[in-house]
Amino acid sequence: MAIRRKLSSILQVEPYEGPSGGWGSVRSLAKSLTREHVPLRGSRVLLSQNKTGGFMCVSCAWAKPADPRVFEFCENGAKATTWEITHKRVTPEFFAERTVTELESWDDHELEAAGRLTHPMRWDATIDKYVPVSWEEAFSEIGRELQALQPEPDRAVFYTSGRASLEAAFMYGLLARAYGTNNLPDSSNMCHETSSVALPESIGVPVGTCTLDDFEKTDCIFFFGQNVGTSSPRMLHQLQEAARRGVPIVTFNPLRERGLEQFVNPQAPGEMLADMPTRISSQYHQVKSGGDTAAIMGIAKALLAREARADRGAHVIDWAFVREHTHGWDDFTSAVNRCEWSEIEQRSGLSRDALEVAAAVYAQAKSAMFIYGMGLTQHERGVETVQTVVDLALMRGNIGRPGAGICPVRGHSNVQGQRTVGITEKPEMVPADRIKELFGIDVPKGKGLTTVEACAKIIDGSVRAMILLGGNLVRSVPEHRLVEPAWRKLRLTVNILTKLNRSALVHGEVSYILPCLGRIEFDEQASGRQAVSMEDSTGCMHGSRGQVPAASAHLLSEPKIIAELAKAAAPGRSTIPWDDWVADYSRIRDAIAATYPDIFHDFNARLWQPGGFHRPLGARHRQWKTATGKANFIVPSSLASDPGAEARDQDVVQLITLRSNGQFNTTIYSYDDRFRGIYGSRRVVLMHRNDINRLALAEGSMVTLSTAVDDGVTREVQGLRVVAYNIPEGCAAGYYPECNPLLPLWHHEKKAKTPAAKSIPVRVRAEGPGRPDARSVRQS
Ligand SMILES: Nc1nc2c(c(=O)[nH]1)N[C@H]1C(S)=C(S)[C@@H](COP(=O)(O)OP(=O)(O)OC[C@H]3O[C@@H](n4cnc5c(=O)[nH]c(N)nc54)[C@H](O)[C@@H]3O)O[C@H]1N2
Ligand SMILES: Nc1nc2c(c(=O)[nH]1)N[C@H]1C(S)=C(S)[C@@H](COP(=O)(O)OP(=O)(O)OC[C@H]3O[C@@H](n4cnc5c(=O)[nH]c(N)nc54)[C@H](O)[C@@H]3O)O[C@H]1N2
Ligand SMILES: [Mo]
Repeated sequence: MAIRRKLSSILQVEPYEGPSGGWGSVRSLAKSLTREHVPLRGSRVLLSQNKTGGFMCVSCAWAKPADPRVFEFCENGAKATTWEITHKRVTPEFFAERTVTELESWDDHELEAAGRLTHPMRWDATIDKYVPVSWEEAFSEIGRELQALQPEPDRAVFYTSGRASLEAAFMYGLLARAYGTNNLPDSSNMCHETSSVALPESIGVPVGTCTLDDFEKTDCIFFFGQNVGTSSPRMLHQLQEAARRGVPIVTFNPLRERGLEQFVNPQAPGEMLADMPTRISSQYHQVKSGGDTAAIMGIAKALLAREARADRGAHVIDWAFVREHTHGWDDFTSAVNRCEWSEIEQRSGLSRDALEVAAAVYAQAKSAMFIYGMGLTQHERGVETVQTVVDLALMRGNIGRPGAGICPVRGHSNVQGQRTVGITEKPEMVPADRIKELFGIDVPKGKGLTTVEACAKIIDGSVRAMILLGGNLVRSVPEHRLVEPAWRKLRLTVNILTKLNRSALVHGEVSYILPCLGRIEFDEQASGRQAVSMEDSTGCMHGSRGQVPAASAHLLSEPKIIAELAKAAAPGRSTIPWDDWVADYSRIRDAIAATYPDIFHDFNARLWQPGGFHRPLGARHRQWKTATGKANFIVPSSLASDPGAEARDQDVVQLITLRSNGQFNTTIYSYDDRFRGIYGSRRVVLMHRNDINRLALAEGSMVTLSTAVDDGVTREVQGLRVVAYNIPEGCAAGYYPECNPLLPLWHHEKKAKTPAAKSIPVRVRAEGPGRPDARSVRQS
């Protein structure tokens, strides 16, 4: 039996020994329905979640099956739904009672928990309050401000969080380009941009190659750095089915995440009553943060050793595939042979024996899938790590056949789709000729800014306007202590949001909150009720219809807001009939189909196909659109995923920033993280007992973390409680976004610029007694 440890007046710790899913999940769902006051309506709406003709979940991007379960949603998807259809409201009266400075003392949870925004608002400097404004006035002033930046349109940045639909994202890209800039950073820039850079070089596609069918046919699953029980719980159904078929699941993660250990399907009555969990991972390797490249090279080394011992006819390497389909084998195997086991063990924190056992399972599997998440992408050399995973797949021909492939698990529900329809800072990624011909827009030639680059230009003062289509960038980006004060010096900030967040409070001289409809709401336009669409993690497109009345009569849809901004900010700069598009979204889909016919031909006709329709991907059929015309083995330049940030000094630990089970990115549903057994506070740092002792700390000590780099900037987070945790020595973990002030802006993936949020070198220092605990960061 686990013992509950009380570490402060608010923080309690009790190792969670239950499975993911199960009764814990049912109880947690019941709680969130009650909290948002949506018991009955909420549960009816939930039945249409992720179903053809229903709405696509606003939480994660995991695939939606053609033959859905009765409840095709998970605990966290249900939380996201109830959070959006809550009965709580943030009205003009709410803002009249509070100055913005006052609201700044609220934490992330309190701000969003206040409810849905109801009216467009403008900040009034004389009283430091947001006051109501008409939509017409808002659009015309924002238009004037943006036009005033001409002829230097690159001083404006158009950010998208990955939730906007294909229709909204497509229009937003056209708006920015008609205005004159490729400054279209998005949440991918902090997330799977690493995959978008790595995979095209390796296999000629920017996205994963797996579909749901592959789970039914696979013989082995490798799982790196993704917390399935929290971040994409619906995938547990596929993993459970595979595990029951005896498919080995080989997991690499510094933390023993519950969802990767055990699962009880909360929708299977028999399983619930018997309380019989399915074991998910058959091998669990607690790799050190940033140790995956070393671990994979170790497995590759063990495979080559097996091949050398193999009898004729019992080859471990798929020679036919390697010869016909790949390039770079000799260089790759020489690099593998050069790796020393001692270095592999030291970098990965795993033993040679353990890696040989992983290789043995792989060598016996006919088909293997490789699934991964932020644990691989958010490192300095994440691109190389992802490419090394692909190398491992290529050794045994595991791309382009059933049951095999690469499966990056995407984050936001349409983050992958936004890229597909033109949200990118790279002009070469969009069909400029077609955009000119169809819409009369000259796609600017210059490269736009990524999220990290946009922050740098906000800090140096050259960016003057930030338009956010969703998201909470002030919280989700690195380097809060430099970004926040610089953000306040912007001329214009526009937040298109459903809920109040800190990005609307840290504002520019001219600042607007434009409240929009959520995806779960009816979207009424001139031709009737509209639907939208999105692309899931497996490259599959789905339609989505609203299910409940709008939170307020004053909300506009994202397409409508974007159209009005385009008319006000870039008048006469395109031939797009913006109003016609808004009147009937099927016209936007026709325009998407005309722009990207290979992917979206007959878009409207195919929109409601059960299970959606897949985009064509060459790599699925072993057609390689790479520079060599083959799938490329690529040699990593280092065995460390973070060579620059490795802890060199005994006092330094590598901090991993994590999501809890009670949050969706910067949206904090609660202060509890059930699966990690942490209750009441997010202000914690998880450490190995030996590190706690070595650094002369104790469990429950209040500590300050400071970043161990020497660049003249002080980066600190104070008031965290030490929690003893099962994590490799030398690593520590804390929550995102509370720990983001510790992440230097320049500490990012070298090629992709994804912030290296999974390995921040930090020092841990005990604070004197006497300071009271706070639940979340009183944001400084
Ligand atoms: N409920 C919920 N669902 C979400 C989100 C959410 O916040 N809440 N966010 C959405 C978004 S935008 C995204 S991108 C995804 C994120 O989903 P995930 O990819 O699961 O992201 P994280 O939770 O940040 O961390 C992933 C895992 O990586 C492990 N890890 C850390 N460092 C390393 C390492 O060096 N190597 C290895 N092998 N593992 C490592 C951590 O222990 C953790 O289990 O989820 C999406 N879904
Ligand atoms: N240290 C650290 N930092 C990280 C990460 C990490 O693991 N560690 N993860 C990174 C990752 S993977 C990501 S994706 C980013 C996420 O970064 P962001 O893009 O900033 O995303 P969210 O926090 O999901 O944005 C939440 C806000 O979106 C608004 N919103 C919700 N629904 C809608 C809608 O339908 N329309 C509109 N217009 N607005 C809506 C709400 O007002 C809400 O406050 O953070 C990154 N930052
Ligand atoms: Mo993400």
